[in-house]
Amino acid sequence: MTLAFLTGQILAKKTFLCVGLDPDLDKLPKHLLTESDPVFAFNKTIIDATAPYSVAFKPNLAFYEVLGTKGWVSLEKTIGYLNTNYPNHFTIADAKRGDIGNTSRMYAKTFFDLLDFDSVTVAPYMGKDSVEPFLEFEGKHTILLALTSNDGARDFQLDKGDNLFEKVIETSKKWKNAENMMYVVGATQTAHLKKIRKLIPDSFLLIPGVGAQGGSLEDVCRFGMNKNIGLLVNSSRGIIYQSGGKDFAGKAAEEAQKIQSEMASYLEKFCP
Ligand code: OMP
Repeated sequence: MTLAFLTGQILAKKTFLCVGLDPDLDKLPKHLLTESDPVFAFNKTIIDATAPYSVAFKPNLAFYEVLGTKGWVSLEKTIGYLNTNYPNHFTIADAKRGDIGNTSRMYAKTFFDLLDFDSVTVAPYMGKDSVEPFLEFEGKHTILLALTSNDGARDFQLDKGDNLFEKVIETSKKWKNAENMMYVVGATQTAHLKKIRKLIPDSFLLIPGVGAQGGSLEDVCRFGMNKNIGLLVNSSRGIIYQSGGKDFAGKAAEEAQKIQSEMASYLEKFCP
């Protein structure tokens, strides 16, 4: 999917919500546990319920890999279901990969060719030759971790005076096919968004950390929105676990709709 198409979807649906598909067997509604594939049954219902209010879905690989082969099958079924039934939704494999070049190429082929995701999250720590294999894929997007939402971001990314995240952004802009790059910036890091927008005014940002992690959607929009909107804001637990009962889909839809209507008002208020 092109980012121009994604922007068109955002403007048409007045939402830039990404629903995080992080299914945890301990948190799934009990009545689903008797299904042959509880994870897929849960995802399918959440996808159908929240698709009208969102433009993207982001399965995080950890929640599938922890289940071994069964989890991989649930992931394959989930991306297959999305690509068949919701081809206008942007898909993100949240895998946080990155390795020496020939290994990264295998990761890229897994997520872009085999599973046909639109994008994958990638860690920048190993540098240029670990990221460029992902950037080679036309029409696919590499979402580089820039400034993450967690407390540990202070350990390396936010070192006083010499912020590593700024260096990551500056350097990565020079890599081959950098136009296929997007960046992760946590919603808990809005104090740095202005500076980030100076470095990458036109890039799309994936912003996790609203909902369960407490980031401010309003501040994300105030400091992060650009003329193409340029934002995908993810919430996982805050949407998918609104209820642990039989009404889980309705409750997830209600929450997604609430976020969508806030987003619609921020689009009016902050879109330059
Ligand atoms: P909730 O806190 O439940 O909304 O989930 C956030 C999701 O975004 C999880 O899948 C995280 O792994 C992911 N995430 C972060 O929370 N912080 C980051 O800095 C980066 C990510 C990510 O790359 O998506």
